[in-house]
Amino acid sequence: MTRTSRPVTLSGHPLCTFAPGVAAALDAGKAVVALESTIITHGMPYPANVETARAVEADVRAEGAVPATIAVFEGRIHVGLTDAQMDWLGQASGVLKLSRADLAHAVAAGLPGSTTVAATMIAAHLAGIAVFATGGIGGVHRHAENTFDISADLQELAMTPVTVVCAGAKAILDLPKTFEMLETLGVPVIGYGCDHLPAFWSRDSAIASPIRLDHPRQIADMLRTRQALGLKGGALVCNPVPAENEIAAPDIARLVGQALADAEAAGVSAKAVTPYLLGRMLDLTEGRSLATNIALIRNNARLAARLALELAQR
Ligand code: PSU
Ligand code: MN
Repeated sequence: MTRTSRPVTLSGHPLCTFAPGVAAALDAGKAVVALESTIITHGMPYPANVETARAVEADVRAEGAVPATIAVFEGRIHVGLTDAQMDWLGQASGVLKLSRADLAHAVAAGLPGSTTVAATMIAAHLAGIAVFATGGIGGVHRHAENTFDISADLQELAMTPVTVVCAGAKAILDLPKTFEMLETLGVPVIGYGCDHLPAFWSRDSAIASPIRLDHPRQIADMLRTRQALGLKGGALVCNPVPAENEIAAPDIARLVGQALADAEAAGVSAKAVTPYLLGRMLDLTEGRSLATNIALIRNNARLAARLALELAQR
């Protein structure tokens, strides 16, 4: 049933280039997990970014699924990257951070770009990939009532039928407003094995999980039922970071306050806000936030692979 969202041309969208292993897996109806590339270009420093991107792909493979990291090069959306492309992305400067608004521009102009959650969902759907693992989604920024800064990731979840596995929304955001907005947009938000939604670096946001499910099979059943009901759009699975890797919520709250004050003092706005805040958190935690970020995305990749396998079974 998940295959109905696939384009008729098997792994053959005219603007997509598929890595050979990804094309073969899609044509055979095997489990594939999409992965984003903004985390490589704007989310982590080199060389941890490239090492993590490779580790995440290996985690997906170890579970028995095929990873497909997505980015834009030379006028095409690449679904599955070569080693050379991954290395280049990890060190290049000036790579565009692409969302729904600018994906087509980068492709048309032949500019290199990394894909955010929103753009990766669009590309995954074009490619016929139903499951996507990331670290944390974008959301409603604090003081959005003044700045109107709300990530396009939320709108994309409402529109595009891809299930995103994350560790919650980043704690630099206004989490209650972010989850209110997802509810308004009709996006199912699943706490995986947790009564409270996770908050990226920490396991507990104190916000109740709208839906709690404890096994990938239950998530797959819910997704199939949703499709049978004709409900459009994506879903969000929130998977808490492993306990041994979490940074306690009070520590995070203090440091986020500092990072936000620094962003305001530096006059950072628009697309630069999320990368700036993540960079400040890295400094303020003296690298601990990076270790946590790596642990949580690998944890999400494993769960996404298990979900993709469940979905591929029928
Ligand atoms: N999570 C991370 N690092 C990141 C991001 C998320 O740990 O770099 C990226 C994702 O690509 C997400 C984007 O889609 O930040 C959100 O940016 P914005 O708030 O500008 O929409
Ligand atoms: Mn924004």
